[in-house]
Amino acid sequence: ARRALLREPPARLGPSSPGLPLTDAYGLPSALPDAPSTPDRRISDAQGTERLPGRLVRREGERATGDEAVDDAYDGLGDTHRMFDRVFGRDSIDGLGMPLEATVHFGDNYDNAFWDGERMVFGDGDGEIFRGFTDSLSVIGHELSHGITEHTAKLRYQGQSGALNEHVSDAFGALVEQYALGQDAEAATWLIGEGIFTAEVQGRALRSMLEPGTAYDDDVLGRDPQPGHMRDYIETVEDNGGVHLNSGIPNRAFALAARRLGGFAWEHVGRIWFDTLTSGELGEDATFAQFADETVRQAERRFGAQSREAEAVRDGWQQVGVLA
Ligand code: ASN
Ligand code: ZN
Repeated sequence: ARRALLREPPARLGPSSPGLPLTDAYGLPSALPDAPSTPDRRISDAQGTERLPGRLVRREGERATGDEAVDDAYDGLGDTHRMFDRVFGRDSIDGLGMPLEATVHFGDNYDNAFWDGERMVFGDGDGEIFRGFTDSLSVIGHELSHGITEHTAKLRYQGQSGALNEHVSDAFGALVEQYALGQDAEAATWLIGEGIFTAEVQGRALRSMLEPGTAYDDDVLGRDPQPGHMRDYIETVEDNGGVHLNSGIPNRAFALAARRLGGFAWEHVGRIWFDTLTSGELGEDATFAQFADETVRQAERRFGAQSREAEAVRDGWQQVGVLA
C-alpha cells in the first residue's frame, strides 16, 4: 500500500491517443483503472430451504464464520472479482461495483448451483455423488460469469447461443481458478468442478474443457455426454437444447487455442473472449460460427491480423469443426 502511495500517477491516455477506444460498447472503461477495486460481498444462508435470499450471514469485511460453505463462497467470490477486475478492468458483474450476492445451503441435498438473475445459489450436494458446490472455485467463477454475460452479450439461454452462454461461464470459471493458482495453460487441468464429486464417484470433475466427454464414467452417473466436435453436436429439446452438452465444442476450441499459445490463458484467449463478450457486435442469438468469427476479429484487432494469437484462435475453431 505504501508503494502505491509513493508511485507517480501513471500518464492517462488522452482522448486523442491512438490505439484502443477508452470505453467499450457498454460505455465501460476498456483500459485498466489505476487502482484495483474491492468487492462488496454478501453471503446468505438458506438453511436447507429453497427460500431466497435466506438469512444474511457474512458481509464484506466481516470475519470468517466457521461455516465452510459461507466462507468458501466469500473467498471464491473474492477470487472471481479479483480476476475480472485486475485482468480485464471490470469491477463486478455490472462493471460498476455491483454487490456480489450469494446464497449457500440452498435446498435439501440439492445437487446443483445456479445464477438466478440476481444472485449465485449453491446447494450442499447429496453427500453421495456431490459434495458442496462451493468446494470448486471454477464452479463459483462459472456462476458469477453468468451474471457478467447477462449484463453484456446477453446470450439467449437456448440452443447454440445457450451453449455459448454456458461455454463463456466455463471459460472464465477456469480462468478464475488458473489466475488464483498462478497456473499457465500447460499446467492447468481445464476441468470444471474438480473436487465436487465424492470419493465414491468414478470421475475427475463435472466437465473437461480440453477433453469433453472424459470427465467421468460412473455406474450411477453414467458417462460424461459432452461432444468436442461439430460432427457430434447433440440435437435435443432437453436442457434448453443441450446447453450443458454442446458447450463442450467451444470449450475445446478455447482450451486448444490457449494450450497452443502457452503462458497465462487470461492474457491472450481470456482477453480475446472478454473483448468478444463486451464488443456489442455479438447478437443475443449468436451461433457458434458467428461467435467464432467475432473472436477471430477481436484477436486480430487486439494482437494483429498476422499474430500468433489470431492464428491460434482460428486453429482452435477449425479443430472442433466450427470454422472451415
Ligand atoms: N449449474 C447449472 C449452470 O450454472 C445450473 C443450471 O443449469 N440450472 O449452468
Ligand atoms: Zn451455467
